[in-house]
Amino acid sequence: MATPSESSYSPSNQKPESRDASVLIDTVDVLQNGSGTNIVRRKLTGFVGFSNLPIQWHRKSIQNGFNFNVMVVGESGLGKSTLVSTLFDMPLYPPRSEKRPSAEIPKTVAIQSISADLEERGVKLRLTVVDTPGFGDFVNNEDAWRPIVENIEQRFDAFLEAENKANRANIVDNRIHAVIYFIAPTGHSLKPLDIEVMTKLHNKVNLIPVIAKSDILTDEEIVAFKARIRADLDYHKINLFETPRYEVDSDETMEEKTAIMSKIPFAIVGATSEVTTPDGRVARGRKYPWGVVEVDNEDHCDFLKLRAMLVKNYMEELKEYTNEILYENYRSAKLMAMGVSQDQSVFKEVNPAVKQEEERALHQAKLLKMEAEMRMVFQQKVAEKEQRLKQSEDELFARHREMKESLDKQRRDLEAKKAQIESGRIYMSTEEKSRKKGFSLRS
Ligand SMILES: Nc1nc2c(ncn2[C@@H]2O[C@H](COP(=O)(O)OP(=O)(O)O)[C@@H](O)[C@H]2O)c(=O)[nH]1
Ligand SMILES: [Mg+2]
Repeated sequence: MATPSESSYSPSNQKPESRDASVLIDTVDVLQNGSGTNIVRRKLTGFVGFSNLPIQWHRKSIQNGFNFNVMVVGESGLGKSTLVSTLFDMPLYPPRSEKRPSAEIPKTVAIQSISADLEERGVKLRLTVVDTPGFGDFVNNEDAWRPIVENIEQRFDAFLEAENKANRANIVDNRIHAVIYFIAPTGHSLKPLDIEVMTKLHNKVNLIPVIAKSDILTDEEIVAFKARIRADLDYHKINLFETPRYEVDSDETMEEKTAIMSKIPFAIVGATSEVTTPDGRVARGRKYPWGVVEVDNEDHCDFLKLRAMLVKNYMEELKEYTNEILYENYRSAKLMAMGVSQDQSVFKEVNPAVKQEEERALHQAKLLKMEAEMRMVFQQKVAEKEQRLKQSEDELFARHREMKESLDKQRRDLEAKKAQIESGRIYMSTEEKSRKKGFSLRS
């Protein structure tokens, strides 16, 4: 089989001979990548089998099913529940129960999550919609963003914890993959609350802003409103989710991506019921005395563009961006805060010769250090010995001096005694003489 090694490559002007009948090499290019490694680029005209990879991937994905978690944020009554039901074409929420005027109104933003298992042409999707009822409904909405951000972070934390467990086989991804932010169709500009919340959210989630209930605005109003919203978002440096661009994208795909991005914030209309259009068609939409607004009509609203971004074309990219960028940033910031920092050297590419040289230098340095230490210990010991010798020498001198002094003293004493004795003897002899004289006188 052809392997991308240097020995098996032939220059592109020569037709190489195939060693395997089923593998025909059409063109051969040798590229040099940044690290100096040669990469052989070949197009095979025969069949090896790896072109089946997308099919294998497809089969596996179908087997495992998909999951997608979307959060909707916006004031009550902007059509959040209606839009979710419109997007996934089914009533996700039970009909609203009439509330008695005396019914207690919750005082904070509640977080509600509803999951549904959907199936379309054999593809299974577990959809979870996280709703934020109560958002923006209070006199003081100062901390309205807090429970929302906390919920998003709790989901990241749960994932991080699951990843750190010994058994990571069945991690359920409950992270929020996209937030649809509903902007009230005022026609003016973003409210301070919108800016505050989006600022808190944009680095943690894929943010997709929409103009709610856009059927109440005229086309010109929508164009002007969108321009103002985009300017506000730019000014406050709020990042929105962008459709990624790939080298392999066809011109058509590129155009589609540009078209989707040009419509942000999407002006949307939600409707779950069907109406009859003036030309007799039946379509999902809203009927007014002056006509019909169709949900699935590009001329009436941007619903289809939102669906393309969120569901039809870029759901996987939303999940990928959540995992690889948003979660990764959160995770590393969290671990850094806990004092676990990354040892970058672990990821260095290793050149064996350089590595060997590094190790040799390290060994050499270690030897020198040991030698220096040993010399120091030796010198210390010598100094100690010298000190001890000097001390005993001093002691000997002292003893010698002491002995000499005591001998001198003894000698002096003896001499004194001797002198004394001698003087005593002189005295005695004169006395003896005189005594002898006396006897002679008496006799
Ligand atoms: N005009 C208009 N009304 C809508 C639209 N979407 C929903 N509504 C209506 O707005 C009301 C509140 O909708 P709901 O989905 O419950 O809003 P939520 O509180 O944000 O979940 C309902 O009466 C809907 O029929 C829309 O796009 N245009
Ligand atoms: Mg609702």
